[in-house]
Amino acid sequence: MVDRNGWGGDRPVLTGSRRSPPPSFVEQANVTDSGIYDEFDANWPDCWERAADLLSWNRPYETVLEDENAPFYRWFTGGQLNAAENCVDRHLEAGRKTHTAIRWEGKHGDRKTYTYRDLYVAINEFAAALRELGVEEDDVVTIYLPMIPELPIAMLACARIGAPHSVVFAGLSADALATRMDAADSEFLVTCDGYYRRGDAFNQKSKADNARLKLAQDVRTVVVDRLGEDLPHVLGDEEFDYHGLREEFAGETVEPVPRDAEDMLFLMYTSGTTGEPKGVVHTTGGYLSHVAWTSHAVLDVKPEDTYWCAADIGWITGHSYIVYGPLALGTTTVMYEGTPDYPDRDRLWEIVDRNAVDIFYTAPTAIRAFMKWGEDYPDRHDLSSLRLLGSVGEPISPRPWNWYYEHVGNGECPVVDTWWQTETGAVTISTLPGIDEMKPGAAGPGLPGIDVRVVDESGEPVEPGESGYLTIARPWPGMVRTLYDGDDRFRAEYWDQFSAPDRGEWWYGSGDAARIDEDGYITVLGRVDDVINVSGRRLSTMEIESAITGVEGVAEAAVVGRSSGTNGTDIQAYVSTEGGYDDQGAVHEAIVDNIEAAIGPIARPTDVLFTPELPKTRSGKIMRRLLEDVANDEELGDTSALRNPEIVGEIQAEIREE
Ligand code: 6R9
Repeated sequence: MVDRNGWGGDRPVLTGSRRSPPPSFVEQANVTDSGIYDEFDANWPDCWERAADLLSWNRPYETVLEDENAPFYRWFTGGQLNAAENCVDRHLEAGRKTHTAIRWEGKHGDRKTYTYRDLYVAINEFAAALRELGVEEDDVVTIYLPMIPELPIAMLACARIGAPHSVVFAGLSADALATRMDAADSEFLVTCDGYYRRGDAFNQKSKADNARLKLAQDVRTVVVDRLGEDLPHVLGDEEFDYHGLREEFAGETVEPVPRDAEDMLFLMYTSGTTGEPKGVVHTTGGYLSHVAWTSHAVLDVKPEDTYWCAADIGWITGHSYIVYGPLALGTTTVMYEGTPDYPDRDRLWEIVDRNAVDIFYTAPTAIRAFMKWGEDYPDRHDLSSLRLLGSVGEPISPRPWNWYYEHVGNGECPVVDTWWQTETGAVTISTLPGIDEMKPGAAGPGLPGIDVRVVDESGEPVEPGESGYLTIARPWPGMVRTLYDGDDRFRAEYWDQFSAPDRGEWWYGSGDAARIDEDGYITVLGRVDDVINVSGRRLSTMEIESAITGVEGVAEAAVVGRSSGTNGTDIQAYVSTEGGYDDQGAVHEAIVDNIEAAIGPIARPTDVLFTPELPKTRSGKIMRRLLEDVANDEELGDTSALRNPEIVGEIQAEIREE
């Protein structure tokens, strides 16, 4: 087969052996009818009523999809609903007041349980307080909180009064907070004194103060006292104590404001390929329908489950699958404040065991760490309550996939590898766990109603086995509606490249490269720019990395290009190994063999550098761009957004030694 794009369509697909969904799972799954794909196709876009039907509407919608002004699509127009009412009030009315909504697991072993009734009280009181502080419908409220219960409470309080929230990940800097508040003209901030990081009290308030100094607008700020005596703080002008406000408004209720389906529910800033972060706008009706539907159909969430998505609410995964999706379905959602290795590397399994968690959803970066630490940690605990496992955020190659399947799932839980983005709002590519065969290394087909196409540069679909650009050829309810900074940027970022407006075709460009197989399963190869050009041959970093992580003993790998005189570009690989694999020479040899077998000698790395860890963003994605700067001995950009900035210096030192 001709490899038109240079991502290597003529090479063997690096997927492992197929697996069927375990019968014990299928028996009880929410969605088991394989006719659902055809049904959605035949009945599109009305098929999406199935998602909207999972919600309670104050006023029924009139039109499922309005597409006259594409790519500015409108879903469920004419309908009105309130997201907080859907996530909380209606479960009380259904007689489930004492059911646990949030099970919070604190870093130091402290725990809190919020029933749906407790959550209702907290949200109402805080909504009343926000109103009193002057928050009106459509005002953007910025929330800068770590993983404490006040974070979802603040989000839902905003939703209740129709004020879009903009959550900024607590680990981002004062500058990042200021940029986002400035871009959104946000005059309200909810933050805290600080939080614990690896046992130390870490000051959040001073970052918030610094951000406020940079802003032209006045900002009214609510401060949650998280650390008490451990970090005393003083409230200044226009600053209010969260707990004081709750007491002042104790027992108050606020009627949920009916919002038009297309009214903004929240803004989420995500980094663009260039400069300024993009303010992704999500709406109330379409977003909530899509997250509820995928929580039901993909994650198989049931109200009686204890469900745990081990992400941070500061990113889209936490918005959709810790807060809105699971709460809309009335389940128990676990919220974890700490890290997987504190106090020990079995911390997550201890939480699964103690809470009898049914569904566990995490990122490949965590799964690779578990694999690196070894199976003794999960083996110490009873994980038999688990029914389904999920992965999101990066490609997961077959080895970690199989490790997760076997050592966490005991071979009895389907693994859903879910591809989606801040912009898609909710899962768009995944197997349906009660129906589809799984192929480790491939996420799966587009979900029913999601028209995924892999195309070449001119927008023509590529043949099965080939790779190209990952696009979506029809709109979907959870999609980004526009960018807060402007409609023009929205078109330019996502629509201009693959759409043919004269033919009425609007194709969403995801920015990812992918391969599609004969069954329509998608293997995501990474961002489009994660491509190295070696001697005129374009190689996907992900593909080389997948060959490296296929080697026994390798935990993680990152591959970057380094300018060189001869080839133009050399390949440099950074590798971390699992415990017990100390013979780097042997691992190195196996890596080279595997790359040559999977791709060819052209992809052989010039250097393989062993490092205890790879630099990661705070959301867990490997920072290849930074490694590229290191490899090319270029000045490093800002490393403050890294989870582990110290590792970069260690890698630099190692390179200099060589
Ligand atoms: C949900 C989330 C989006 C980017 C996306 C892609 C990568 C996410 C993936 C995956 C391969 C998966 N990505 N899920 N790659 N397989 N299952 O992570 O949103 O933070 O916006 O990142 O993450 O590159 O384009 P976001």
